[in-house]
Amino acid sequence: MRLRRSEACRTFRRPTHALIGVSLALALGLADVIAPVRAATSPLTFTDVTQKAGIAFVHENGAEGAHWYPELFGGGVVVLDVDGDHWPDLLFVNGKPWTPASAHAHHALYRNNHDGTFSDITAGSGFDTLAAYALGATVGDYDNDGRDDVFVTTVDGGRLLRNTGNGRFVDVTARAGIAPTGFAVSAAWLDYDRDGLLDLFVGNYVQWSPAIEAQVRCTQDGVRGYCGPDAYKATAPTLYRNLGNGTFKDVTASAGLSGQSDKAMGVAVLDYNGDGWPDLFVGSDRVPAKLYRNDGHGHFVDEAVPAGVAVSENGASRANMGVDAADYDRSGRPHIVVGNFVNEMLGLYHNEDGAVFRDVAPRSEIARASLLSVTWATFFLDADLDGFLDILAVNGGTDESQGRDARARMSQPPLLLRNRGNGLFENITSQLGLDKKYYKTKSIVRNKQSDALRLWNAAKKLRRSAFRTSCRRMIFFHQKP
Ligand SMILES: [Ca+2]
Ligand SMILES: [Ca+2]
Ligand SMILES: [Ca+2]
Ligand SMILES: [Ca+2]
Repeated sequence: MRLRRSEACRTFRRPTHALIGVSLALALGLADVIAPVRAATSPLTFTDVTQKAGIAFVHENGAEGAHWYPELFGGGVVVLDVDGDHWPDLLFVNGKPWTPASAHAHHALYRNNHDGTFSDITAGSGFDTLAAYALGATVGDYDNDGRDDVFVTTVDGGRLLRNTGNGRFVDVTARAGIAPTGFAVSAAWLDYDRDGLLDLFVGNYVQWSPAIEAQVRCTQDGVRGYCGPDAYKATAPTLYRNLGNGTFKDVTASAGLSGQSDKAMGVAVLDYNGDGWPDLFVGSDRVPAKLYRNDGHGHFVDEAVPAGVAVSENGASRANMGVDAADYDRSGRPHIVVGNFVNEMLGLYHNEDGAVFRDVAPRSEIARASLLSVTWATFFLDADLDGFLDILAVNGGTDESQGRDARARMSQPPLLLRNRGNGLFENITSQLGLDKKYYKTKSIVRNKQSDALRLWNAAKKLRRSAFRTSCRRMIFFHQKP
């Protein structure tokens, strides 16, 4: 029996809310855009401010005992500016009961009150009537009207919601020509053809449907459980070109992507070869990862094998569950961090020369720190504001990880790895001061536990802050100034 969860779908637009107050920026993890104000050696402490902030989101996975695979994949959270006031707001997307098909999904949209608290503005926003079983979301202003729009990944492909102002969103999926049908976990907006219009890449996960689910059955010691990725077939991503008139064209085939075989858990946009054309790294679950080089002529070519990012240094296809890309060493080149399964370690692919990467994790503190971790989300952030990007990895075990290694734990703390500025990282997790009670899950029933652990992964976009759930309660950590 194998329990799996996914990193929540991510937003790839970097925060640009320049007018945000410093205290709130700290709370919402927008440290990337703020000048260093803290000595590198200052201790870091996070405090649970969930209730104080007014966040009461509860995730539902719809589990009814049949062990449908998507039940193991969490909802996502994205930061967006709903109302154009330059203060970051929050959108949580949710699962829902499988039956009836029309069952309501309790997504949640929170408006920033400018005082450290949020108000639930879901009612009437358009997300209150979005019935889709969602897994994540990505934010982009696809129509260049200055308002953040949202693509939500769902078990049946996804939905495009256009921001019409005043906190309202309209489902324009069909009208826009978006017709995805796959089990989508991660997606990204990027302007791959550099025409000034955001295009949409949907990294589909596996071939899944209720009918397919009925054909697989996974057990361990005779006990029915969830299947893992190996039980389902890989699939190709979908690329939509923005035509500029509110509609999109499916260009997957012409871009050379239709024949690809991915199990996309995470997607990162980066220009790894510095030619000005945005490329894509797609973390795939137990199939080789892909590095899609944008040739500047509308095609993507997988360079993952020659670039050294397809598999681990010993040739294994790792879990690749969470991915991010950033220039952590000020070399001018983006590097890639990848979250993996127990005994697989984090991958930190250092971009050597714009063509070849070298995984520098195995011979570093990163390897020792992450060896027993099952990492669902990982990303770069400057936690200590010293100007060098650090790494946060969000972890949680599974039945399989416990079975693989007796030292592994079901409940795992996150890892915070501080960039020492010389290319090396140190594990400073113990300095976080996070209450250990959040890692105890013995009293949580299995399905609920799955929910709780995966929601922790949803913290991806809230740089420098973190979420975790306990019995499905969302916990919002705020770093003490
Ligand atoms: Ca817009
Ligand atoms: Ca474009
Ligand atoms: Ca490029
Ligand atoms: Ca730092």
